Amino acid sequence: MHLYTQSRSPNGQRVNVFLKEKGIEIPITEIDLRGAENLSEEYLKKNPFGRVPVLELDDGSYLAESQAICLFLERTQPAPNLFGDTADEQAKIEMWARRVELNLLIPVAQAFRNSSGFFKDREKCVAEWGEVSAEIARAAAVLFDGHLSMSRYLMGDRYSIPDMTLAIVIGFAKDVGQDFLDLPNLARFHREVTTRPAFQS
Ligand SMILES: N[C@@H](CCC(=O)N[C@@H](CS)C(=O)NCC(=O)O)C(=O)O
Repeated sequence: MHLYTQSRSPNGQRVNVFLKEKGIEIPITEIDLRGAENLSEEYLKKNPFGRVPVLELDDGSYLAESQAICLFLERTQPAPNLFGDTADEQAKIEMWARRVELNLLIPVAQAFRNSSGFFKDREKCVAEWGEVSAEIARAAAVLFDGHLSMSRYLMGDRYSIPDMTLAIVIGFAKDVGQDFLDLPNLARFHREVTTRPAFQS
């Protein structure tokens, strides 16, 4: 296996932290996003959508999408279990994974991209959409905060993959000026999750 990624990007962090949770070490090539290496002809052969991360499998095929890469790693090395055991647990973990990704990660990324113009050399940036996305993200953060007022992790006391994603998104959001750490339960959750060994560099 070989990972092509940008380790500081939120989706890059998702796979890097997951690999550490599993204790799996694989060679990594850092892709220069600012320099648009992810849009080069060579990289687009690995992922025509031009995004990181991408995992090259041992048969030479390529797997993109952070959640799909983590699922592959989970099946390759089942312990510790981060995707759930029973049908009920697996489906609820999937529910939280989709909630985090669709309701928080994507709006945070849209707010960042459209407000900062970080990728204005390659996409149309609409400042107003950036503002609306920030509002959508904030509303979702409040919902997560409410849930975490009653629950240690998203799935009660059971740590699972969407917890990892949520903590990474909260950290990224803070770095790009969308601070949700004034929400006390999200702040407590973020502190607890990011002290896990897998989060240390
Ligand atoms: N849904 C994809 C999203 C991947 C993604 O958007 N990656 C960002 C970094 S966090 C990227 O490659 N951005 C480069 C660009 O947009 O040009 C996943 O989960 O892997």
